[in-house]
Amino acid sequence: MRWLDEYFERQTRHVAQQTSRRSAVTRIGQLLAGAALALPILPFDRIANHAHAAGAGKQKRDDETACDYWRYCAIDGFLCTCCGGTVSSCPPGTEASKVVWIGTCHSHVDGRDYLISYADCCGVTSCGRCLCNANVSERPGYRMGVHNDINWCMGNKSTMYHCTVAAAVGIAETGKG
Ligand code: ABN
Repeated sequence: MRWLDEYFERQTRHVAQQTSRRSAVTRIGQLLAGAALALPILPFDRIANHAHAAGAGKQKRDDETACDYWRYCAIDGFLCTCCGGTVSSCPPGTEASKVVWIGTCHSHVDGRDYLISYADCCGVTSCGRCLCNANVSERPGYRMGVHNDINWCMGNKSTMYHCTVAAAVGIAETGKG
């Protein structure tokens, strides 16, 4: 009967090995190792997305019909570039407001700060396209020269507001030299 004892002992040990804590830990380890092989894809994807987003951001800063275009840092209104005009000239049939407001925008192209003159284009009903509102260095109405949230066509013959242009009129002083 000794052979039978040995047989059952072997079988019992085998089952015990298969179900022991150590083998459970081994199995979990194997699962984690397997998952680790599959999951590293995620961080790479995120990095790729960041790079893509940064690229998209840069493209927008160069796109004169996008609110992120660098000269629009203190604009409030419809972009004339979406309304038949250019970044600095009013669409045909409209005229620039007699009064303008100014902003200081940083150019990512040459790294300098530019004085931007914003003017509303007047005489035709609101364009309604590409509404943007950016307020870098913008100030409330008691600082009228740097206030954008007002219809600047009010000084024109026709006070109808159509869209807004942004002309770079100078380089901001650095205060050095
Ligand atoms: N300066 C743009 C604008 C026009 C009308 C109303 C609000 C803002």
